[in-house]
Amino acid sequence: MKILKTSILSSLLLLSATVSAHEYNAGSLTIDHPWSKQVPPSSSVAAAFFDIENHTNKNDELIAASSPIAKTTELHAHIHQDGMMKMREVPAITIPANGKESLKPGGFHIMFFELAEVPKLGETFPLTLTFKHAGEVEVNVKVEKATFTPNSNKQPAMNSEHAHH
Ligand SMILES: [Cu+2]
Repeated sequence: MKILKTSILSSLLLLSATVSAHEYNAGSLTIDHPWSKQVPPSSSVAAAFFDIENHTNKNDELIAASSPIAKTTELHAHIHQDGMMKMREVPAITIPANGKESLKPGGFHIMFFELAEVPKLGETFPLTLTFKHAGEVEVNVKVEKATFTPNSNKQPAMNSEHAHH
């Protein structure tokens, strides 16, 4: 009985891995589909986005990020100020205990300055994330079209078929 249960669980895990394309683990954190919005070849900046799930009873914090593609990598937030959307650097992004934080356009994001190499559509590039408790993890960031919308929330099983087309 125990064996049966395990094999059901592993096929479920396999299924969810197929649906969400690529995800990474740092301790008990899951980083889901890191992606970057395609920028013009002349751009000196780029940004990266992903969801982070915290499967522990303790808050964690993303405290640093770095990538070989850029001279400087910062953690950013978007804020409304004087009726304008502005970005500013933040010292940390909290991932609540048993919760989730999303880095997405218009919200928290990873910002790359002074690009050594402008990432091209369809390519991936490495990004190292440092968490206060979970430590360091390297993920691969996929370059997507500017119109890309990540299927970030786990969809009901019946929707998973659409991902295969
Ligand atoms: Cu920014």
